[in-house]
Amino acid sequence: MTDSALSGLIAEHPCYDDAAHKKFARMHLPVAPRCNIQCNYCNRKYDCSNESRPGVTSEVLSPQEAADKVGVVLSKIPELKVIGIAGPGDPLANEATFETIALVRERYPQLTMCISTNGLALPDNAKRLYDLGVRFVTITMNAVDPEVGSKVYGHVIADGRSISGMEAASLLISRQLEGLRRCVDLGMVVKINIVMIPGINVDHIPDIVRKVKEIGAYTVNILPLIPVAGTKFEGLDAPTPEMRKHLMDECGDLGIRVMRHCKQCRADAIGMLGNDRSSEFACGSCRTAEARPILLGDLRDAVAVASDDGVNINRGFGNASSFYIVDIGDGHLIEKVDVDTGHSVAGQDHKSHISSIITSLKSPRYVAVTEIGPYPSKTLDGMGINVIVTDTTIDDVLRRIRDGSYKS
Ligand code: CLF
Ligand code: SF4
Repeated sequence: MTDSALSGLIAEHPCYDDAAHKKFARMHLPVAPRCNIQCNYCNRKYDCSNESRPGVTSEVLSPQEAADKVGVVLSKIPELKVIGIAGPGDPLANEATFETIALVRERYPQLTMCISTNGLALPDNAKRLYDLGVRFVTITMNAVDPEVGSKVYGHVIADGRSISGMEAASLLISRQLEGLRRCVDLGMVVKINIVMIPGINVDHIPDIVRKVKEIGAYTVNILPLIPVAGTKFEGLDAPTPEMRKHLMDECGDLGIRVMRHCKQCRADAIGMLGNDRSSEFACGSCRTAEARPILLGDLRDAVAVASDDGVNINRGFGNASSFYIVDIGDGHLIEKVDVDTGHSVAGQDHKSHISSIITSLKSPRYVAVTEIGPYPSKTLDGMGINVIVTDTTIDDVLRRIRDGSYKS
């Protein structure tokens, strides 16, 4: 690829070019659930904090499903230019990543492929990515000093064994730097994401920037820590916007581009940065095959009841106009979810409607309805959500759940 062709791609990449993010869209394909390291800010039951805000990704797709979905999105979002793979684990720890890139490149050669990785497996895969047509790589690097790195990473899995402490950090950092070198030598455009972690690496970040600039990184992106429940860093404070701006200005003075419009998007984000449309394209709306959503978060201790009056279970799953989400422990109403009922009862529109109901219920342990069709029943079952078919009262259902009458 010539330099001018590469410049053309950069000008249309919403993350690499400041002006492009107002004109062009990106789509993430969540095909990579496994990870080969443990960052102390990441709860893997949720999402990859490298590139996403914490929360469940609504589904993990197979390579075939991902490629099919690209076609659907492309037909509705003509501004789509970039296809990214950014989790929910590490793309290079999942063979599905490579299968997906190959499939998408074959069907849609006009789209730009982009990868975001922790870098552990990058030296071994840089050439493979290049040969598959990938030209944009992001490496998340939170330290170049193993002592700092040992505070950021819990463990690293390499050569079939799990290592920790300084040994793990040293190995990860050396692989990240070597991966960066190889990508630069191949002519790829590399962005370095750095998570700004107060009390851990803030003062060290200019050293990271100096080092990656020297090797040839194109830009750096300094993301604020999002303290996620259940992680080692859950008790840390996120940096303030002022602290972050000050650090970005300082790093900009080192002579490298600093990305300032990152939205810390989900691993399944779709659309323009800052306007996520992924829910419009949730599972059933894109697939001809049956939906296979995989929940990465915990089910909450609640029952979602299809009810018109908040007292009786009196509606079926597909025709309910509202669901009452009730806490199983103390019976209090957590929220009432109103459902748009103006949908057809069959076909793709129906599947899309069912998927949007399921998403809006936010993973209760039970769903209680008067009736339910095979499609939503199977989908909920696949997500580990128990379905209760009954026409009793909400209080009665709660009592029976608590006394174990309904087995999982
Ligand atoms: Fe996705 Fe990342 Fe590619 Fe962009 S996101 S893999 S480089 S196409 Fe962009 Fe989102 Fe920030 Fe990432 S706004 S989190 S920097
Ligand atoms: Fe989590 Fe991503 Fe770190 Fe893996 S690389 S532990 S998925 S933040």
